[in-house]
Amino acid sequence: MLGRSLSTSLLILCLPAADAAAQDSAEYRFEFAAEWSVETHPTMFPNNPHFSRVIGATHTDQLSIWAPNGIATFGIEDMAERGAVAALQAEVDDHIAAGTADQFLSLRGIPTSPDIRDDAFVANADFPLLSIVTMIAPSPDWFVGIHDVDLRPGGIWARELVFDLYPYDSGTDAGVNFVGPNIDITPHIPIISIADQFPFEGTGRLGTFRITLTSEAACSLADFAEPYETLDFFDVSAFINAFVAQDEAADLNGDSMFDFFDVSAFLNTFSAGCP
Ligand SMILES: [Ca+2]
Ligand SMILES: [Ca+2]
Ligand SMILES: [Ca+2]
Repeated sequence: MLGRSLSTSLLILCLPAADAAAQDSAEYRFEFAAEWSVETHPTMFPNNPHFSRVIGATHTDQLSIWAPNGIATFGIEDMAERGAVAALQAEVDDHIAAGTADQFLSLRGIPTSPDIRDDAFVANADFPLLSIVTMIAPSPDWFVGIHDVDLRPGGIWARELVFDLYPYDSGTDAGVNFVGPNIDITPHIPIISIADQFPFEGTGRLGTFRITLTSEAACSLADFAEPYETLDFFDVSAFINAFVAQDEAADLNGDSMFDFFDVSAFLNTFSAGCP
């Protein structure tokens, strides 16, 4: 008995705690590759083709920034019609105050399409969903974007995500050509995909978003400790420490109890190795 408690104490003293802090946030590279050109989209192709700043938020599942069939907020309208940033930023600031968003993101757009731009952002585990948009410019109210992308599926930071970008109409302007006068729609009608509508019918994607993990992060729920992406003695020790301390991280089956089932889940996940 003395030996067991002594060895447990030694483990706690000698080993770093399960490095939860390193898992609470993750750094991502954001690559926007715009392919939209007169070659890919010849119909009525405009002068000065570009994409506005890529704006949005990391947030919880209690918040929707935008979604197909949803109604555009004023911030989405102002982004889609003018490439404006401030209105959506103000909305996200309200969501931050309400606890449903973590940060407003403003990433590099494309001054002249086609082109590629790199940027970066940090995501936090409590706000794992990503929604970002950018105006197809010039256009009446058209944009590309992604919504509610889970950067941390199953509690593990995603390594790389790639999205093909197709056009959406924000339902806030009735124009059907890239250039022309404003034809406001109030109240807004639902956001729809216009990938198969004039002037996009028969064409492919306008580009891609590529989101790549650049910080060290666990490869699986058994990868408790550095070195990450390696499963070894340090992970076993860190799991034991977390289990003894009844740290939430050791509740691998998520039932708020610390028992054989968590140990079994750890051993199974550990045995499976890094994917
Ligand atoms: Ca429209
Ligand atoms: Ca490890
Ligand atoms: Ca449990």
